[in-house]
Amino acid sequence: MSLVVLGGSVSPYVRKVRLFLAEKGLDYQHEQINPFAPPPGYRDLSPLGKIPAFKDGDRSLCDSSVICAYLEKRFPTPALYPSDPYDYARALWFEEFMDGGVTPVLGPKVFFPLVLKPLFSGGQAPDAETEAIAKKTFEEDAAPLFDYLEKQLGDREYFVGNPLTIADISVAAELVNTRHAGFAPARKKFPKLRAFLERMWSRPTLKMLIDEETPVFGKRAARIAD
Ligand SMILES: N[C@@H](CCC(=O)N[C@@H](CS)C(=O)NCC(=O)O)C(=O)O
Repeated sequence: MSLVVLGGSVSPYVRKVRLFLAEKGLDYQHEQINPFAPPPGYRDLSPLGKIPAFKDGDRSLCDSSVICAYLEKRFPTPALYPSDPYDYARALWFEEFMDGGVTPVLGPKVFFPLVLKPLFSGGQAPDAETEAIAKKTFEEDAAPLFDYLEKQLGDREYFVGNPLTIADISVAAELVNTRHAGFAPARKKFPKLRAFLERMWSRPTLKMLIDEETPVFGKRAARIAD
C-alpha cells in the first residue's frame, strides 16, 4: 500500500485528511506542497490547484472531503462516519459548516495575517491594525458560528453520536489554525466547545500533528486567553 498526502501541513484541509488517516491507523507519506508555488504537473492531481491532493498507488484524488469519503470506503474500520442515515448527513453537515463556513471566515483575517504573512515577510510582526481586525473577526464575526457549535455539541462528548466522526475531525483539525494564531473560543462564552477542543487537541493523533507544526506556525499559541 502506498498512500501519499500532498499539501502543506498548515492547511486546515490537509490537517483534516492527516488526522483522518491517523484515526484509521494508516501509514502514509506526506509531501509538502505550497499551492501558490506547486511543482510542475500538480494540476494533473488537483485540477483547481488546491491542497490537499492524494495518491493511493497510481490512483489520485483531491479535495479533503472527497479524500476522507474515499478512505472510509477503502478502509472501513474504524468507521469514522455514522451508519444511521440522518446522523451520517449531520456529520457531513458539520464538515461542510467548517470547510465552507468557519474556515473561510477565520483563515483570511486571523490565521493568514497573524501567522503566514509574518513568516513570508521575514518574521515582521503584524501591526496593531492587523491585530485589531483579527481580534474583532474572532470575537464578533465568528461568535455566532461558535455559538451554533456550542449548542449543537451540548453535553455530548462528540458532535454526532459516539464515537468520533468526521464532524469532530473537521471541527478540531480546522480550529488548530486559530490556535496557532493565538485564539480559542472563550471558555466563559463557549465552555463546551472549548472543552471539546482541548480534549481533541490533546488526543494523541492530533497532538502529534500540532506538535509537528508548532515550532514553525504555533508560536502565538501561548497567547490563548481563557
Ligand atoms: N474544498 C477544498 C478546499 C481546499 C483549499 O481551499 N485549500 C487551500 C489551502 S488551505 C488552497 O489550496 N488554496 C490555494 C488556492 O486557492 O489557490 C478541500 O476541502 O480540500
